[in-house]
Amino acid sequence: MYDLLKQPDVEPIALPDADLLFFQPVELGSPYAKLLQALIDATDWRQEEITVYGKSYLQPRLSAWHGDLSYSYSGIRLEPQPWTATLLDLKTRVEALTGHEFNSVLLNYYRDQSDSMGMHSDDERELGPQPAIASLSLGEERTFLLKHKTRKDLKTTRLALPAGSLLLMQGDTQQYWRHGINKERHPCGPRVNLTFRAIKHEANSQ
Ligand SMILES: O=C(O)CCC(=O)C(=O)O
Ligand SMILES: [Mn+2]
Repeated sequence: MYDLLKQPDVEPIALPDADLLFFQPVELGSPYAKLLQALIDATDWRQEEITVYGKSYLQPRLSAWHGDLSYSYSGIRLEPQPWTATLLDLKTRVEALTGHEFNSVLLNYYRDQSDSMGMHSDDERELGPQPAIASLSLGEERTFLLKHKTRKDLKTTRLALPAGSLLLMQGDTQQYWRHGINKERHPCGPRVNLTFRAIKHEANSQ
């Protein structure tokens, strides 16, 4: 079997009820800054309106969904845009590193320090139980927050996600933990995060 931990740049993040592996720095075939700009320029970014507890909000960031299948969360349904050569190349690299296969990617574009993502779990039915989600970061380093859903004794964990880092969330992580990205007070340049996911075909056709 492919032994992930033999690779020099893989570090487990030890948290109870979670399975997290942090890869850094990841070889992406071109300089991170160049890739960041290419993704910003070539992506058809949307600002989605989501409904939470019956109220509508514009998400505080831009996003794009690429892949083979649609995806629903927070009251919105994202119809996929086709794979591009760049995204397919990144998917292949991320699959080789993590040993998982993916069929979709959600791109999030944090334009500056005011963009954020609220605390959530990626636990939609389409992802199946114990989903593997690989999160690749480019651009400005931002802080990834992890908070256990029920263990009040555990403090929020903060993980810096610099350009060229890859965080693999798998096992029970989504069941027991929420994660998110806060706004920052200091000025931040643009950041693009790509979360590679495997959407289950059966759930999608219902
Ligand atoms: O931007 C990040 O690092 C987190 C992205 C995320 O949690 C998501 O796309 O579900
Ligand atoms: Mn997430």
